Amino acid sequence: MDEKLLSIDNATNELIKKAQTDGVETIWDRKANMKPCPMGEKGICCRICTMGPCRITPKTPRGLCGATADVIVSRNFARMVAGGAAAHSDHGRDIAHVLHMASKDGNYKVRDEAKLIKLAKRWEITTEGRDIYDVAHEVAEFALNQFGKPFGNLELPPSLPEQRKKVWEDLNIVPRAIDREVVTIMHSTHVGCTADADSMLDISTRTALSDGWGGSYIATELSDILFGTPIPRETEANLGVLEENQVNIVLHGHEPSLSEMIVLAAEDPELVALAKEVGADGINLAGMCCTANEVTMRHGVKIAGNFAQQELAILTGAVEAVIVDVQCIFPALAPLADCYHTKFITTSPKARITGATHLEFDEEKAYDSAKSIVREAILNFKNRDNKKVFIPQTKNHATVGYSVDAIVNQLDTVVNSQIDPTGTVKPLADCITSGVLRGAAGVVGCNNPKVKHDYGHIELIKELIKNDVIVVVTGCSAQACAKAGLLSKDARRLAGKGLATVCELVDIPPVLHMGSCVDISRILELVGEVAKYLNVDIPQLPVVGAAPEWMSEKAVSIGTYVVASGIDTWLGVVPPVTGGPRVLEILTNEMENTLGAKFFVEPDPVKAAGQIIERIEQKRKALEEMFENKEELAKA
Ligand code: NFS
Repeated sequence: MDEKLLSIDNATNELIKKAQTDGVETIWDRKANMKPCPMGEKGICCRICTMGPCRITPKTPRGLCGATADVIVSRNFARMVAGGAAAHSDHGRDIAHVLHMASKDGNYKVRDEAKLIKLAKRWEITTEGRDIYDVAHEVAEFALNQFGKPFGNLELPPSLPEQRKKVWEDLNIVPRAIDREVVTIMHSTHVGCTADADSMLDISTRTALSDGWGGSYIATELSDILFGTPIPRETEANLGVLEENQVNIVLHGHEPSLSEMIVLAAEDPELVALAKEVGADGINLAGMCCTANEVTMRHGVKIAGNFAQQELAILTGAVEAVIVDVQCIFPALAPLADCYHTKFITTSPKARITGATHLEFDEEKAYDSAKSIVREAILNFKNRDNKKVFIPQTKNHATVGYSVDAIVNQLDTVVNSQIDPTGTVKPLADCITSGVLRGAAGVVGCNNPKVKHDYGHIELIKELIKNDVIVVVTGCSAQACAKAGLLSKDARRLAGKGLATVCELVDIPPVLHMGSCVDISRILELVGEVAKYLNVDIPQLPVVGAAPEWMSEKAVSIGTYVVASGIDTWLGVVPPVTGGPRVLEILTNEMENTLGAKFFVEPDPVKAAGQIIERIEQKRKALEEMFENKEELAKA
């Protein structure tokens, strides 16, 4: 591989070249010119009050208020967790509001009644003899109350093993209301509050848990109820999915409430006819970032690319509109879109961007609102300048949409030769305990120009599957895999013997697409159910997490709740905590004593894979010994 290339992905490299020819800049140009602040990199710059900003150096070991490096680092870390938890959870809240407005004749409907009823029963909401929408509205209200309930703790899902809950209780980190946890961080990090790294990290952990087992979990469950629980589907990925003769619309952002309506609107006969009228063959939707995951796993909408590729979509010159809602959207898209004919359309009052066309999405009139947005895109087709068009021919085939239900069903079909609606995780647990699969890894997260684009994800995952570790992916890692062909069933040939055999029998790829980043709750559910089935706590399972190219605050919250859930987590990008020795010690060492898992930082994905496999084998050994002892005890 050419070391000078910025990505392992052809389409990306070709379009970076086109950017140079076209004289426009991309994230990689800005990265080349940017000198990251060495203080910020270590987390030792404090901007919490205006006496500073204070920077910790050997000469100035304390801020003006006396805050030490550890205090500053831990507060900065906590605020990242709060930012991430807020973003994920507010997404969950929005979906709950949409469920609350769902109606039989409205734009939003209940698509998975069984899941709704199951959730209603869990929350002790009467279901018998009631209209399904009455139940839905009460479920939505119950969910909304999890954000601000004044007393008590968060309603935790049944997939959480009792042993894990006990660990949190003993550490006093069981999350309370979701908003309350975020606010607690903002309060505790205010000047003159928490000045103790240990306590600050406990507060951070509790907040992160309110995201993973709360806000994100709610986002996933309610999205499934509203838009359907994903089932395996075929799709294609990379910028080669854009079509020369069609109106290309890129859907970018996060919340399916917008993208689902755009998918419907793009099929509206009136709009399809309009597309023909303007000279196009049709309307081609392609997803980007987590919205791509949402719509591909429910509709098979093709994937244009992941986080680092958002500018490149515009650079093809073939995109009529990039429609965004919230999160992970480059402000750079606005000036870039001006260099091409692309309309950059913002839709959320939470994420307005200077220079964009703002067409606010009105959920009350969702379908009409979506139609007028799509119409804008179609009418822009005539402005396309064919001289500027270059669509790379790179794309790959992928199977996506492995919700927990889909995984359980798929395994059941093999074991019981038919789908059992009450299916359990037994077959999966058996594959792991027998050693056919050595373990499982959840590889998630973003792109970060500190890492060669997609290299961190793909190298790590290839090593893992080669060693019989089954991999589940979400977020931009999932798209990296889709583009690299790892989500195709053919990728079995890259797997070790055990994993390849399981894939063959079950008819799955070695890397399973489980959705967007809020859908990491699906991974929690799966792992929790397997632990419960084996009657162990999560840290005892040969299971790990990894975020090889992470960059966002959401990823900090995710990493923290994954570790607090008892899953060791490998980071490929160094977090801004190295300036706080105590913080570093807790995160990469002591958390193992309290929570049963910790963070590992390893920028080299091949080395990280080696460490992961070693760790998995240690866990296997301990698990096997435990089961042997249990058997002996049972015999005695
Ligand atoms: Ni996740 Fe989704 Fe991608 Fe990173 Fe952004 S899209 S929520 S934060 S960049 S994986």
